[in-house]
Amino acid sequence: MSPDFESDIRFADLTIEQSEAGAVISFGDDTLAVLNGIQANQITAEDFVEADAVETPAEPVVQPPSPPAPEPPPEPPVTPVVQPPVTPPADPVNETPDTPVVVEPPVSPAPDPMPEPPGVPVVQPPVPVPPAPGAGEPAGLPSIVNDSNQVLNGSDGPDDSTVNGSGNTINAAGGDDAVVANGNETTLGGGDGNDRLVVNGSNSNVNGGAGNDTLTGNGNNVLLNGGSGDDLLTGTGNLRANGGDGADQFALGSTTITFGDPTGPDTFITIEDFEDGQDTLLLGQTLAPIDNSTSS
Ligand SMILES: [Ca+2]
Ligand SMILES: [Ca+2]
Repeated sequence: MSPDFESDIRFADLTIEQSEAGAVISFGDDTLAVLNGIQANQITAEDFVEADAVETPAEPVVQPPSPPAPEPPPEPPVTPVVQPPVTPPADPVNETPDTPVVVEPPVSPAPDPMPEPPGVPVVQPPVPVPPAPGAGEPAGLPSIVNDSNQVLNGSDGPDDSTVNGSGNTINAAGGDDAVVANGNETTLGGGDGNDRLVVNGSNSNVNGGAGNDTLTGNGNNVLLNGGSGDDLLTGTGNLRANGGDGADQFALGSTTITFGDPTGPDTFITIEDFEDGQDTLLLGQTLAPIDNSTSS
């Protein structure tokens, strides 16, 4: 029994075969996925999730009324932590050397200055005032970066940034970040938080880190590491995907993914750590593009 999905991909459209590396799932000429270490006969319809089922909130599950839980034992009183008194630092001693008293000689009145001949007034160039460190420079990633071969560090808060350039290492750090990196040889890390990370470029790494991240790689030789949390890994091109801990989803069906060039390369994705029964293959997913143009 193969249920049909409401998207443009149906389970019956998929071809599942066995290879030495694992199960091979193909969808037309667009997508070829290899699930390392998974036997083809392990793959069932239950391993697939239709995209609409993910994007639509599930019906709330009505729990039967459960008997009241026994009263928990009262918490022991918390012993307040006594802070040791803080000794104020001693006042610095102002060692001012005694200034010898200089007796000023009486000042004779200066002669009247000659009137200045009219001329071109000398204009002093304004002395530039260096900005105070950190002033006016928001912490974290700028909304637009047009540099290559940089190490760019985000803040602990949300960073929304588009980075145009190759060879960059981008650490978005904490917070729920949305970063699009357009360039080859990019290493993009989301750090903690639920991040949305896109690399449009080859020979690149995308690391979600902790949190429920959405990782997209469009290019060849792109490695996606979801890290801990329930991550969604997708993209076009030649990809390797590691979901890491958590219940991860691997989106198949490049023709429905709007990132990057819709006429771009066919997708060959190697899923290196598919956990049957926990991870799922997502069909018909369409991700809204990240728009950083309105971010402040
Ligand atoms: Ca983050
Ligand atoms: Ca993650």
